Amino acid sequence: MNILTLPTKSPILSKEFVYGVATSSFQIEGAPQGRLKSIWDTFCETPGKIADNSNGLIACEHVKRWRDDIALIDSLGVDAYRFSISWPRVVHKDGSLNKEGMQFYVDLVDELNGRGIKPFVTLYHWDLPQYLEDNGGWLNRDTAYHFRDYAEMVCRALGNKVHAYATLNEPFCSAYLGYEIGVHAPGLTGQANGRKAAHHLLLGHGLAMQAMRKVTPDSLYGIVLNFTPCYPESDSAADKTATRQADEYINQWYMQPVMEGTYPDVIEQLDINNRPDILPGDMAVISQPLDYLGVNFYTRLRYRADGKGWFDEIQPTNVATTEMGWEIYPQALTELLVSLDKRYSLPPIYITENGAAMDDKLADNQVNDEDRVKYYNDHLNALHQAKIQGVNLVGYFAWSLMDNFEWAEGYEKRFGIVYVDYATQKRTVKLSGLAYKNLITQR
Ligand code: IFM
Repeated sequence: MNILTLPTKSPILSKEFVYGVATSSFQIEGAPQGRLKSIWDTFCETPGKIADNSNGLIACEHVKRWRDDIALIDSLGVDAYRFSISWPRVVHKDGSLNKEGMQFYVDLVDELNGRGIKPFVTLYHWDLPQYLEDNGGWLNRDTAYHFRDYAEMVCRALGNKVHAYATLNEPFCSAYLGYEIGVHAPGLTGQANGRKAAHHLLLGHGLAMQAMRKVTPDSLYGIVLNFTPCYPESDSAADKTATRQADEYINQWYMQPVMEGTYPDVIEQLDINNRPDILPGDMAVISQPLDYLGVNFYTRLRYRADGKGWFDEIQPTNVATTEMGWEIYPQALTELLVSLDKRYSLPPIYITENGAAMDDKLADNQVNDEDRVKYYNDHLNALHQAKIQGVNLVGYFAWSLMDNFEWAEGYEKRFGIVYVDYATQKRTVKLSGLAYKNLITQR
């Protein structure tokens, strides 16, 4: 498949629908000498944590090549660029502003606006300054307040030149992968740690929302949550209950507090010592009104009852998967959005990430990633379905602009619509990038 096709007159082909590409700081920037150490630098130094033993020291050399990268983004014809600020690049250890580090983002935002590309800025895409982790990181309630101060400082520097700010990217990953099962930085384990980190992240979100809105009321403010819709293995009551528990534990744990100011019922099933300390007023802070919700979607998961009152995740077998081993199941995207829309009173929705790691081959200066084109095609059509069923979808971002550091997978998994040759740093627009450009520019 080499083109993206949607029904003619699809509402997601309107000029108002925002199309963009997304990246994050640690995954592309490199240039660690200009910033403090982050928890991901430390994690990469820990033997056995990253599949190819790599790190973010060079990555895509974006700090050096950013002007060319923005020209590349512009050449794709997109309306918006979603990127994140590296917290350790813009602060000193005492929490004060690192002016030089901040200037990098001021210039970036100016360049984007100069080209008519809307900047979507994420404040936290996982690269916590290591000095804060040394004080307990997200297990320490104070980190939520440090996050608020940092977010406010960024707002003062970038102001309303930013179209939309997001506080956190995927707090599930920071809390669960980083503090509960230890496959991401900082590599801690234990349910009590995971739940505590999640609560402090959400608190930080709410505090930052309040502070930022005061500084620059004209930008849009939201949060980016990842959703992995949960499906039961069978129609048995036990599997359905287990699936609901899983959904509450991995998805609604973040959505429900933000939207409704409560944790899902599954919290009652946790050992009392594993529940977070919720202080009076926390839930009201967490449930600040949102201007938009960012939804990241890649796959679904299936569950069964484990026979001990909890859920068991089923590894996908005999189904189409991406190189990450994630099942390709686009209809879950429609079903997710429609079910969220039924359940919550939603603000406008941006799909802030969607994409696939595929086995790309560069030959004759081309990457014919037809499998990725099909992935995008099927997911955009799934979005079309959600939109015509009434979901207030307003935009879509491809993950990712270019191949980059895929966390614990290192550089072995490629998500870009632009290929990066890490030896030369040459960028080559893949077939999927050309198809995406074609779809966007023909509107
Ligand atoms: O690369 C990540 C990104 O940083 C967060 N969302 C999922 C992507 C693919 O794993």
